Amino acid sequence: AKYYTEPSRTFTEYLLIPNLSTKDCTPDNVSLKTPLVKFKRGENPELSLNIPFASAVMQAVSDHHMAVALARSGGISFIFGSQPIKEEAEMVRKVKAYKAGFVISRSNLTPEHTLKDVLELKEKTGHSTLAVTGDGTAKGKLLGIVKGSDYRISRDALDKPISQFMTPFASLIYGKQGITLSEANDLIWEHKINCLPIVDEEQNLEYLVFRKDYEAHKEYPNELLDANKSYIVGAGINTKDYKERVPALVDAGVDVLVIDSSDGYSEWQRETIQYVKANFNVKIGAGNVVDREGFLYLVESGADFVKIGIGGGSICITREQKGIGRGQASSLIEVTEARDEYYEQTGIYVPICSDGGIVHDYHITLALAMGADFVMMGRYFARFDESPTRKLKVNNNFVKEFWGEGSNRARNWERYDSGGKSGLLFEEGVDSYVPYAGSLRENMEKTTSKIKSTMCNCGSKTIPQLQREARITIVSATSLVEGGAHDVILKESGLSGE
Ligand code: MZP
Repeated sequence: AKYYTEPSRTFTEYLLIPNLSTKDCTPDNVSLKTPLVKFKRGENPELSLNIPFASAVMQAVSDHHMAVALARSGGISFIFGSQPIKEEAEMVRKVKAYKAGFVISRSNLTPEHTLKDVLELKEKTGHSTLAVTGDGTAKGKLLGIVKGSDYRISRDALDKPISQFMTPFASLIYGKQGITLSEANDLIWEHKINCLPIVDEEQNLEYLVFRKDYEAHKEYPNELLDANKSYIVGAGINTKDYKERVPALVDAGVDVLVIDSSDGYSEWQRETIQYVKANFNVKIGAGNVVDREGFLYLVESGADFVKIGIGGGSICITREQKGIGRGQASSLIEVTEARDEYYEQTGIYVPICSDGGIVHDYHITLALAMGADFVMMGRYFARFDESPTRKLKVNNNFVKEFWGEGSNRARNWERYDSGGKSGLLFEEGVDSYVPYAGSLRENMEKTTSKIKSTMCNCGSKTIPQLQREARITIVSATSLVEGGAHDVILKESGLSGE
């Protein structure tokens, strides 16, 4: 056997040392833009992210709701592949059908309000598009209005109540109790609802009011919406049914695929990448690997990005069950070195995704500093309203359910398959709860501002600069203690000293 003499290490064992912060290096000037897929020196990647965040290919994390919410914030979701092909493709389709700029705002609008009231509200909020929920009491009446059409109305229509523009189906949505914007979008999609398009020529404003009468309004087909920019979405595939799954996902409009496996250093992955490259014009990432050999194998097989990490996921028990894996930081450090050498030799830059094991926000900054171009997270996103799982109250605290793809609950045997009998013979993941944390937007704002602030400490205004210039130190077990509050009596814990 070959022995690695250095222990494998994880994020908590490292800290960043500040560099000189120049006066122009303020959080507002920091860009978190990052490549998603490989590109040649001097060229731009065909797909990039505005923030370095991807949500995990997991049942408990990435459905179409999460994908829309995250894409709206500038990141990407990879829709979980452990579901029937048709259902996964349908989720992709829903994301692609959802149009950028669709926002929700609370107001006191009722069907009796006039169109003019709606326009005024729109002006006031500055939104190019509006979806208005009821009376602000979360009763959830909803009127959908989106941008873009060519139907003209006369000025006096502005004084008519909105109810006059609503078909029975629009009223049906309007009357739904507790409906969320995402659910409304589902309904609109399911029932192929077209919209009543309205243009106010004088104000040069364009709106569509949702309506059901799809057949009668063929002249306003959905591509009117499909013509606008749609959100980017990814999807997980496996090395078993890819010949059926990939065509369906491509047909649904997926932007990028990822082969989802706990161990990606395999001939099956090479075959899958080569099949996709030979037959489709779609990007494909591969993984997971934890060393230079695995990384280069996938890159030479044609992968557009490579995912790093085995056994570090919060719900993962692969290391305990099978004894394979590596500390996430050590994996990243080695793979980054291989990636940079490859770039030097070939002029091709292959983005690295650090997958799993992010516990604190600063771990994300460390992962980027160590060479990752973006991180994939499960636990982080599972805590939000937008994740597909149930919110429950346990011991007086709100939690959300979160289970691993290798748990009996998900039974994603394709992710763990190493040949032989199909099916999950033993578990590699657990079923758990995570503390409920609220909305994705609020949490992401906090996290990204921490990352930007740390980058300023390190004197870096971009992720590539951070990767080049960061100074990173290992911390000893004793200095780890020093890093938290210590030698004080915390007020919340009382004075008993217990
Ligand atoms: P985390 O962000 O929750 O720490 O880790 C999420 C990652 O754990 C996923 O992206 C995936 O790579 C991995 N994962 C998902 N299910 C399992 C499992 O059941 C797992 N073992 O390890």
